[in-house]
Amino acid sequence: MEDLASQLKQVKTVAIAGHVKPDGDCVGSCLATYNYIATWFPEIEVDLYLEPIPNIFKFLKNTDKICHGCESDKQYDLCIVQDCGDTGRLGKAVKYFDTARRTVCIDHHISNLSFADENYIFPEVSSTSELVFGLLEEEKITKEIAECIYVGIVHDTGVFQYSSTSSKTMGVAGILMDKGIDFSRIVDETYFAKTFGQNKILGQALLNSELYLDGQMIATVITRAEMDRYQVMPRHLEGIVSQMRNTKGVEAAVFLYENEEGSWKLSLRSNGKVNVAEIAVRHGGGGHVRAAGATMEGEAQEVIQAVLEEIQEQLSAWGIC
Ligand SMILES: [Mn+2]
Repeated sequence: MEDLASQLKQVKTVAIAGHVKPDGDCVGSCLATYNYIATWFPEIEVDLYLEPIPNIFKFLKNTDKICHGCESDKQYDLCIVQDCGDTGRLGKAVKYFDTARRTVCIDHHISNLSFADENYIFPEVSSTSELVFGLLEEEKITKEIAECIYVGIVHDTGVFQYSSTSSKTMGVAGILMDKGIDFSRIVDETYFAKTFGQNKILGQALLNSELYLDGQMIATVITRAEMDRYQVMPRHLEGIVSQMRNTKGVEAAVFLYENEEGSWKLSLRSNGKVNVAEIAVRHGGGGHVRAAGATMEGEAQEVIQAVLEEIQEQLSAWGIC
């Protein structure tokens, strides 16, 4: 696939869909494609299907046009799925993929098995948004389209920090800046901004934290009562475990918070030596080598002790514990 325009020839109707619980890259990349088609191919009927999106992304153009329900049984000439590693993650929008005359997938998940008719999959690339950039003619990237792509890249690279960030990524970001986007505001308001309650609970989590294994493991617990006190929901606890992982000398960070049912949601981060995916999988969860999670039952201290033993076992293989 050389560009998106070549995929749109003789096409009258297009459906775009991304993964469930859409994040910055999913929202940004899907809206970039939507706005590109809506702006430059007005004769094409285009619909974007996504679950409700976080409020921070609502400044992007045409977020009010996103279809959250999938009531119609419309059959599309083309269905483009983005930032989605398998059809199971499309949620209700999967029916548009299943019934479309032709399908295209644009993605960077390593687990993607090329399930569409046409696949544009590059696992080493920072984000689906960076891939979408490569499929559009540069002169047709308006300021509004540039904002969408920039949001996606910023969120999937942790603001150009993760190892998936390449010199190419930075080059793309530079071109987007030249389109006149307010790049510092986008980063501040969609990535770093936290509510007062979110900052308070981050502070509480850090105050509650303890070091174990000669300072190589850090762990903390947030109870339901604490979440109620600061009026935060589980989704507001994002970022706490990464902050813990930044502690000097720490190899692994363990964050527990209480679910409604009284069980514990376990969040794990590693600085490289510990494979936290292995630990999470053993407890019925999953994730990546450096970032993983699971749900566990029992007393908080029992959960921490169980995880501690597994981290210790891995560190001893390195001869440092
Ligand atoms: Mn992504």
